[in-house]
Amino acid sequence: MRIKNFGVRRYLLLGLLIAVSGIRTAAQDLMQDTWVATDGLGRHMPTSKEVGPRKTDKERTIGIFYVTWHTMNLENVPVVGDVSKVLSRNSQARIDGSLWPQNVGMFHWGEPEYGYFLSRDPYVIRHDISMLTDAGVDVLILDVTNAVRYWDEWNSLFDVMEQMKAEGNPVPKFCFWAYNGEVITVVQDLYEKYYEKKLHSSLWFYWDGKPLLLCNMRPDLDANGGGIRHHNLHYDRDAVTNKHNPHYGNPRYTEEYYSDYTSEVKAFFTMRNLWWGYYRWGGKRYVGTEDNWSFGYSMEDKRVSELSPLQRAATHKGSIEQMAVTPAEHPISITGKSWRVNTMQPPLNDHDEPVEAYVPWLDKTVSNPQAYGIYFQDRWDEALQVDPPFIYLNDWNEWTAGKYPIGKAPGSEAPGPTSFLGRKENTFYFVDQYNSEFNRTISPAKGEIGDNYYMQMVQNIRRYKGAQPIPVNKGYTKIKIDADFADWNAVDVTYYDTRNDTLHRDFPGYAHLRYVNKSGRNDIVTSKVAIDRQNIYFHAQTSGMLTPSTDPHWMLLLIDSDSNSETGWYGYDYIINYQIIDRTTTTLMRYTGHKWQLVCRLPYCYVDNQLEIAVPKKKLGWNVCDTRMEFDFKWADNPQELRTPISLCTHGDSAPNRRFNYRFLWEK
Ligand SMILES: [Ca+2]
Ligand SMILES: [Ca+2]
Ligand SMILES: [Ca+2]
Ligand SMILES: [Ca+2]
Repeated sequence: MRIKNFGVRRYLLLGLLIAVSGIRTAAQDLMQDTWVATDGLGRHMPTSKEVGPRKTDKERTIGIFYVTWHTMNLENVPVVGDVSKVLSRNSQARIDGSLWPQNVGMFHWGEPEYGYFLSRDPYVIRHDISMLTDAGVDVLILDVTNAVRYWDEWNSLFDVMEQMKAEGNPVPKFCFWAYNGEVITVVQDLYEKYYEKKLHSSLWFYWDGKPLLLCNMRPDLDANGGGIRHHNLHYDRDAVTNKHNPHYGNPRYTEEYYSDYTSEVKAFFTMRNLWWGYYRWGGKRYVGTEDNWSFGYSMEDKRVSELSPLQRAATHKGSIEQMAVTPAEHPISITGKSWRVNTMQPPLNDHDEPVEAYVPWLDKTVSNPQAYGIYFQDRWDEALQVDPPFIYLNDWNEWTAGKYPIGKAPGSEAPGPTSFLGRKENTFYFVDQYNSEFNRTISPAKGEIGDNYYMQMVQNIRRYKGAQPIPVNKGYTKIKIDADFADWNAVDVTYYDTRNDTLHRDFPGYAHLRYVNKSGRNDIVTSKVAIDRQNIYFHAQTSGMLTPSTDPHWMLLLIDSDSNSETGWYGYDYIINYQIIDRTTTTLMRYTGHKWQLVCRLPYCYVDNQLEIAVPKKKLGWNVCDTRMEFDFKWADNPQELRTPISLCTHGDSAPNRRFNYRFLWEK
């Protein structure tokens, strides 16, 4: 209890200092582009060695479509409609809509790693922001494409981003994307509610010198056919006729509808049109044209796929400006995650998943291609070849889509699609997403897809942006395991982790679910490693007082001693603190192929928020006369189980985050 209070007080003090001085803690560069990892498919995260240093010769920006439509009212839907689960129960459900749960509204294509979360869940927001900044994402593109304003969800998002920023964590920026419906009204509303009031201005994303607004530059036309009237937010009928009305005769109040974006909006924003990359749209050539950004490409249309990647890139003043990268297209166009230009969509099994498909970089055919990111990598390769200043990713977290009766347009009685996935007998169809083959989600999922798309995204962002070199430690340092941590000041290289990523979760989900996770305990913020002739020393620092080492799974230190993910437990050959003897003695254990086995006892010491441990070099396979060393390591506090590397990131804190490891490099 005392320990907890101490942590809280420290936090309050930090908050007070910020409030009093008005000074924000500068964001710490966590140097995430130096972290190494191997993903669930065995793909290695490229480092500076492979991709070169951080590229600074021109602008390179990553934007990602971030959805906030998992609103609080969805807590009250009767059940979660999860397409993957519906199809796994009865394969006939892929044709017969009457076998589906009713009154659900939107259906999830699968289950998110977070569970069926709602957008205002601060735990979800924090982890999203953390994952996206670790990846190198610069800007969240917030969805207003259907004219729905998610004020509560956006405010929750911005509040958490502001908090994280104040704590010294790096965060991305945001911009909005409005398109269908009363887009002029929507844009005016966004302008007046946020931008005119300078709200969250430090989070605004600037492009070409002004805040970026993605919108519909032909507001007379939209995906629903257009012809929409854009209500003036300030219309006052009285101001038209009443000479005593203070706004009498002022068109800002007397015009019932907007005819164009207001002059203030036009002056304030850098505006770009953003829509699906059709060959033609609204009677004009679209993909790859001036100021027309795409959120994905109609690759199933030969006129689009036969353009060179460069010809698909949007231009501004004639120069290449933007490209889109998506994991798939739409089920309605039968263009899923395993679709390729030459081989098209692979045949589907009775769960509407591909029977098999060829994975080009493995040069082999696999039976679960939807887990591999085949379409995704093709689009990444094209974007990296063109190297535009802006790459737009669609999407992070859309997760849900509507199910519509066959023959009718979505949500109307107008004629609509008459077949689904090539089947005339289907009683329903999905437009945007459907199951694990037909969706564009990048954020981690439960099941075999896991975080494959996230890791693939990070790998490709590294290729796009380059990476800082991994820092090299030099020479011997004298460290004593003595509860005095001043000796660590002599070590220059620090490894960083996100602050405050131990925040507990207690929030509703879809369909009366409640998600509780109170496993966050010790918040690891920095670590160091030192070398002398005999030993390797490890140091860790947490944001609050360390809890007692008698706690379960306390400050585990995992070591991949050969930097080889194919040896050890998911690469980790050794673990420290898995068995702790007492207040000053812990253990080193080695993975023997099926379990952890004791190697030796180790001295360790912890006081307040710091910890130091010594390991004899020889016990980790190094010699006293070695002049170079390299290994990977990771701290993990309070995982509930050591089942997979994902167990390390769904509970407690790991440093670095998720599957990543720090790489220790040393020269004598
Ligand atoms: Ca010491
Ligand atoms: Ca942390
Ligand atoms: Ca290993
Ligand atoms: Ca962490």
